[in-house]
Amino acid sequence: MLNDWSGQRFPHPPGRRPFVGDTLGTDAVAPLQSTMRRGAELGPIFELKIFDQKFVFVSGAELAAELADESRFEKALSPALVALRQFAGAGLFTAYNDETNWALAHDLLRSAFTKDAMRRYHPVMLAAAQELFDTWDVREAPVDVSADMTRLTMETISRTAFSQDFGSFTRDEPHPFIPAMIAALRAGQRKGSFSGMPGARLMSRRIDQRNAHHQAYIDGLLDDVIATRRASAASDHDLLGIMLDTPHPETGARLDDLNIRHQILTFLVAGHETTSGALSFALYYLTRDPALLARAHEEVDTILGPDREVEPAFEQIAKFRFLRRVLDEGLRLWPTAPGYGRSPREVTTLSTGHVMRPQDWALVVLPMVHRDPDVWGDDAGEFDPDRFLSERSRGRLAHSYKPFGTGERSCIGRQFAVHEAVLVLARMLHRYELTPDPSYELTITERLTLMPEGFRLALTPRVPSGANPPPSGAERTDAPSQNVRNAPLAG
Ligand code: MNH
Repeated sequence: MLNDWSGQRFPHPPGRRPFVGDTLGTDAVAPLQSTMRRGAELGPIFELKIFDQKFVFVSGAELAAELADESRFEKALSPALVALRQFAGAGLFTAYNDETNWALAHDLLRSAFTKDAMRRYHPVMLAAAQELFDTWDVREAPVDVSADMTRLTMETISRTAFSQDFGSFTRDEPHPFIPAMIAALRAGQRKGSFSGMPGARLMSRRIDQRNAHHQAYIDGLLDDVIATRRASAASDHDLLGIMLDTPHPETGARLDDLNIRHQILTFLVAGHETTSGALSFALYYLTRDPALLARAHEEVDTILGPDREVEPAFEQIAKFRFLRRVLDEGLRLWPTAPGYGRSPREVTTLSTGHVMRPQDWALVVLPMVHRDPDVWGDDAGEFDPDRFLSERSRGRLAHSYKPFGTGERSCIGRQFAVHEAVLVLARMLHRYELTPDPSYELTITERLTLMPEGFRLALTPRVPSGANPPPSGAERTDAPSQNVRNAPLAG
């Protein structure tokens, strides 16, 4: 993992010290945001030395596009992903390129992300969203957007991929799996950030000891899920069913139980926080700008009509062009998986003149690439969904927008995430007036992913345009009992 680049030097922020290197200026709680600040003036490639560990960052769009050339470069596992392997093993996200489990799982699981598969997930996604709305409709206080979007995306991925219901909307406390998972992830992340420090091994062992009971709980629960499914006659056509029942069409190879457990963890982790962050950023930018919000309302009312209870059909999701641009633009400014590693397949010389060997890696810093003024203009920091209109995208440097990663190892769940996010945005905007606290200023927490922190919205029932104003509850006689959903919201 030590990344010495044959001793070549790169620009680095001022104030480097012997031994600790650039560690002191790095915000341990928000390392990405501090890297963005410190790298702002350093050009398209720069470095930070954290104790012994050299990190080389790519922030220029042109250079990021060069690294996207799959004939010269491939995915590299950053120290954070190496640490995550402790938890997610050779799951798709954390497998090395040449690990046989990667190709096998990739080939098998592709069939879980086809258009036909999305059609099967669509009603499950709608039902999970409706359950969240049911909790909102009987609630008075504003909702914490990131927290509720996370409950929703977690429930959606676990139901679609493994037919497991975590009961996220009916419990007061989250299912114990969720805090255990967060604790295990945090343990891995802390180990990753210590990796270059003196005493790292000792600290790692302490962290492992403290985390052992979380890990044991998670392993036991998932092994139960696998065993239960094996024992049942059901052949559910979800990810778990595919992994258990399907041999590779050409080689006949199957995933072993340990790898299946690692894939479940991978999908639970990769399949929810990123989407929930993307939804939360989209909602943040939409609700702070009345003109954008009006355009979103017009779109949902045109497509869904006057009845706020109506659910979009599968084919309608692709019609929400404006909402899609809002989502894309949110992921431009705040790509919720904010970077990825690249290494060359063979020794190569970059356009900057640096020589890069297969054991060297660079991290592409997506929020910086996505704001490179050479590609995105001097207003690159502004939220403008119309950047993604086709007439304005035409001619833009290829590979300058990569929120879902690049090449063979890019996101397998991209269509899933986009479908889910557009569906949820459409229903929320159609169904509720969303009112932010005008004094809120965007603060971003960093775990593995980025997420707005402390962002709340007050929700009141919305009357879509063209609808008759709702009769007051007392006068309704047509469908009183089933409609808990129509209970008026206070506040
Ligand atoms: Mn997803 C890989 C971003 C939603 C499952 N994902 C990646 C990568 C990025 C990424 C970036 C590449 C990382 C790397 O090169 O090291 N993913 C996202 C974003 C969203 C997202 C921004 C939502 C928005 N991802 C999802 C969803 C799922 C998922 C939803 C599952 C249903 N992602 C994966 C898996 C991989 C991945 C699995 C690893 C693919 C591989 O290496 O073969």
